[in-house]
Amino acid sequence: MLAAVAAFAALAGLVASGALTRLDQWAVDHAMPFAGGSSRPPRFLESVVPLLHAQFHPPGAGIAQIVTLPGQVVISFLLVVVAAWRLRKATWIAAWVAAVAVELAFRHLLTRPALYRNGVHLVAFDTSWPSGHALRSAIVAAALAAAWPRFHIPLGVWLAAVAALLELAGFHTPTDIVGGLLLATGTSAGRTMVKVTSGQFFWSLVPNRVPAGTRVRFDVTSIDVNHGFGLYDPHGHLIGSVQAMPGYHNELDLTLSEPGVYRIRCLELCGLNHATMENTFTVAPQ
Ligand SMILES: [Cu+2]
Repeated sequence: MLAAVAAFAALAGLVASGALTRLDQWAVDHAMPFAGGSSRPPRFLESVVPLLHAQFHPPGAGIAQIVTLPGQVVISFLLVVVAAWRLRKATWIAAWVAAVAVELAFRHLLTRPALYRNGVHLVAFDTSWPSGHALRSAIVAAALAAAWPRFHIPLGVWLAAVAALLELAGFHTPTDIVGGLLLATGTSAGRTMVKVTSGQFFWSLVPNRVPAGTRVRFDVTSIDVNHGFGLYDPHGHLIGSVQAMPGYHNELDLTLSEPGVYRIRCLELCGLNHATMENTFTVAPQ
């Protein structure tokens, strides 16, 4: 998550300084076969009302309008609310609000050097970083996948299609889209914190139970010596590990889709009763 925030900030600097303008200009010239229509930024109503003044020519632009519709401001918010309701977790809504606020701030503050099509300055791209559509689509996909884990793969395919069509239809440049996706990753929408405290010779996990499909962040520390936090799935496979160290909080991010009893074992020889240092973590079916 911190890496995504750092990458987002670095990309903002590169876009503003013009270091990536040649890449975006290349995409405008050669990789936007469905582009056309207006070169001005969307007006307020156009960004709020779905499909208001939408262009459906060429057909590829129409397809892009439809496929990216769940990433529209109002529709994406409603979809995130539905997922949050199903998961009983308002953090998804908070993540959407925070991410969109960051997006709007950067849209106002950051102006990229001009991009041109056939000699015409494309004003819309001056303030199009980062892509709100890519951002909101990524949050929608993550929220729906958490609420309905069996749709993980189709949602991933849809998100990839959104990213490609935003570019092909000329709605956004490649750096816009990468910026939007990084921001979505950086806000780490809806991760559930599990506080893990270890000591000779116990593991304490709060909470010790989450619903299937939860994106979990284990925040791991120790009250005495170094321990090794190792998480085993219901089949006994090690699926993640991180050091538990006194004075430090180390993080482990996992999406736990499979219901069952997960086991925690210590992976660091920590004293006489090291081998008995076990606990369980339950992933409940939805
Ligand atoms: Cu140990």
